[in-house]
Amino acid sequence: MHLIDRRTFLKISGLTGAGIVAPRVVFAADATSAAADRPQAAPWRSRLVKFPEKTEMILLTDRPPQLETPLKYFKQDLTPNEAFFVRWHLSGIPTSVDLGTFRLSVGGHVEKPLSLSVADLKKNFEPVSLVAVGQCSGNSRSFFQPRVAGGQWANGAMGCAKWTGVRLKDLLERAGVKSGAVDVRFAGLDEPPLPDTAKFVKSLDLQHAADGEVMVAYAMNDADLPMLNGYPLRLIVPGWFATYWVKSLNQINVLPEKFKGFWMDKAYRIPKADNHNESPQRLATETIPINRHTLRSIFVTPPNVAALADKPIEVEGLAFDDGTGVTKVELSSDGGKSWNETKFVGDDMGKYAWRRWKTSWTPPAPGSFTLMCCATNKAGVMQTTAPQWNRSGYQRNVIEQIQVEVRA
Ligand SMILES: Nc1nc2c(c(=O)[nH]1)N[C@H]1C(S)=C(S)[C@@H](COP(=O)(O)O)O[C@H]1N2
Ligand SMILES: [Mo]
Repeated sequence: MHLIDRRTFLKISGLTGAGIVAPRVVFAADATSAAADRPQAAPWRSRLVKFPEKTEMILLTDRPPQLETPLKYFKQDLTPNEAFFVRWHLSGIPTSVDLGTFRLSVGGHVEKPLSLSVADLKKNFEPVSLVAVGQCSGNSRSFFQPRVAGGQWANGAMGCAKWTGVRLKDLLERAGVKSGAVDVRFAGLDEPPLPDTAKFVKSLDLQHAADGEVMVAYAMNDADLPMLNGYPLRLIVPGWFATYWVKSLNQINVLPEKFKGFWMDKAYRIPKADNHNESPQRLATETIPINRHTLRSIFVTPPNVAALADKPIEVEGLAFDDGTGVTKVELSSDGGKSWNETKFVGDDMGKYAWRRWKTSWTPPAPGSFTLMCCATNKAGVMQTTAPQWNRSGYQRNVIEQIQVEVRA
């Protein structure tokens, strides 16, 4: 029943330009230059769109859909399915899936290739659940200076959800991985628009794939995955950037050699240097595939706030890392000279979830104030204000700031 509703819904509404709301902000002559300085205030960001099964989201591109989560949804522990960001690379995305014929294949360098329906997965394997942050490698890309090409995300290309499915390890064991296996590659139902475009295929090394945490999920926050977030199955790679979280997953292949392919060898790479930085004048010559999340904290309080002197304001945000564990988030109102620890709020949902934080700050006097937030984790890693740049605008995690204008 549900499936039929979904199919009909997708057919009726169509995917491109569905229900685009007229812009609420008219471009002013100087709006674009202002937007370059403050990407979060870019006029086009107020143009919200509603795609099938999703709520009103910030539109980056509509073909393929790239939809950003408005900041207000980060005031809760779990990101609702309808508000979870959307990112596809190729325009040939699935808009309906028939569970009667859909099969996930597990093949390649294995003893016994499998062909599994979603019902098989639910019935014949132990279900596991895990809360994890999915974050696009290019989340916050629009804040890089100099600006870089690619989706101009602010901080909303991420979300935190409860994923339920089966361990990839269990699937691999059932198929019987042959000795000499090296990598596992993953592909979904989406197809390239042109024969020369590379299909979206990603890989993990076998050890990682079989670590017992990597999961093939059939549920998101206890419901079916929205079509745009990978219905009916997606890979979950906890603590790793979401580029590996292959959506509408239908092919798992065990390989006896290292996987080679565009989306691993050419795209989604970061400079090999220790801090993964490079400069526009001197691009790194050696790169590696992007991998684990870096530690970061963001403000969920908007980037520009008005306040009154001596009247406390609530400031909130969230923080996460690759599963090492955030231990504290501190706030500075004096440009980083002194820091005050904030309070964690909401639930501790496990090491791959984010932790929300809150504090109250009392402006001492009228004027312009900058607030900064900084996370520390169990490994003693701390965020910094050191300049961060790479050509792809990946894994931004510098200390963030918001402005508070205080009146008497
Ligand atoms: N099949 C498929 N899976 C994919 C992608 C894709 O283009 N095709 N994009 C990846 C990238 S780069 C990201 S950031 C996440 C986005 O997941 P979401 O749309 O559920 O937020 O999906 C990943 N999985
Ligand atoms: Mo991404």
